[in-house]
Amino acid sequence: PHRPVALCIEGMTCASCVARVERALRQVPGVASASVNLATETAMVEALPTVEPQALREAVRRAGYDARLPD
Ligand code: 9UX
Repeated sequence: PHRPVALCIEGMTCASCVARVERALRQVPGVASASVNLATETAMVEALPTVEPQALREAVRRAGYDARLPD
């Protein structure tokens, strides 16, 4: 089953940023869904256990933003 992965996203300032980050996350193989909240600068991803959080971070970075695992 998919399991939730939370990420902190840095560098977003508008709704188009949100759409870019969501698209980047959804294109990672094994990701079922991704929802980004601009106000809280967080992403909630549902992904197969084979998806490494690092792969999600790198997808966000390629899209032009920074992502970290929550503290
Ligand atoms: Mo909005 Mo985000 O005009 O990089 S797309 S600021």
